[in-house]
Amino acid sequence: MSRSFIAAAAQMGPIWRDEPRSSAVARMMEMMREAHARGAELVVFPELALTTFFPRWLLEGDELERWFETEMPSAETRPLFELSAELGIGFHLGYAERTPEGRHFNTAITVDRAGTIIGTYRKIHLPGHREHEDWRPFQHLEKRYFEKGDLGFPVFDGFGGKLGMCICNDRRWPETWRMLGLGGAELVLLGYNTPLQYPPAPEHDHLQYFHNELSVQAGCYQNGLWAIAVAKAGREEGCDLIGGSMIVAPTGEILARAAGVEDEVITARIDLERCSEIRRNVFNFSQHRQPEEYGLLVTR
Ligand code: ING
Repeated sequence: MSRSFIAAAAQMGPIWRDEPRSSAVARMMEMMREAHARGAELVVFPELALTTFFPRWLLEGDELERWFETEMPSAETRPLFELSAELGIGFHLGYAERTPEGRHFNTAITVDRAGTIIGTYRKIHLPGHREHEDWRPFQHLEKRYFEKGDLGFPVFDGFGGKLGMCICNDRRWPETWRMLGLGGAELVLLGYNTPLQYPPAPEHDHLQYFHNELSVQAGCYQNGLWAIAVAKAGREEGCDLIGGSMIVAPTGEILARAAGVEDEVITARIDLERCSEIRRNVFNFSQHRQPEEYGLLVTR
């Protein structure tokens, strides 16, 4: 039996510092319509998709709080939820969350084809630094602005299978993918904002696209699952962000890849049954995995 459907990645170009959320939402709605026109039942948007990547600046007070959503859906995002239900296409959205208790997370949700939130994830691997560092051409203050996610790596039902999520830097850590694989995920949805320049190691700048693909392809193959990885791309407020959005099969094959660094929809047919080609064989966890040998993996 095939559990197959068409899925889309909706890569976004830059979002300007003074670009209202309604503008980003309008761009996402246009891409949601395009994805639907191509037969997609799910469309994935990037990390922090409603605003510019504000952790590149040292901000305080209202200048910082203005970037966070205090409700979801909010007035600005409700049109996206309504279009989702109208067209019968689910979506994944990354945004900055401020909880009623005043806690701050880098968050992502998955919404089903009826426009209902079926999964929430809060970013666990927060890259960058806490204090302003003068030597950097731009800051990366996620450790200052966000708490570590407190929801673990949830796996939830959706689109005929088991879904999981991660966010940006999470994709570089094999533990992320193994936790989702052990949780039974068959499809992982993720967004990213990845600068072309990595100031601590400029000699790696030319490898950013390679490391993006390496991380996601390895995660898929080594856990026998699909992934849809979606960039916020282009020169955003003077900072070059990579594109390279892609849809990757459990074999590690890239079935679709974005070509540019602007708003761009790519699609591929996802067959969740194909996970078993890997999960029943080379990465059959119950037959081959040796957890009693891996104690170091969960120590400091
Ligand atoms: N961005 C980057 C990412 O992990 C980074 C930060 C870039 C870390 C390059 C290491 C190397 O893709 C976010 N938002 O995590």
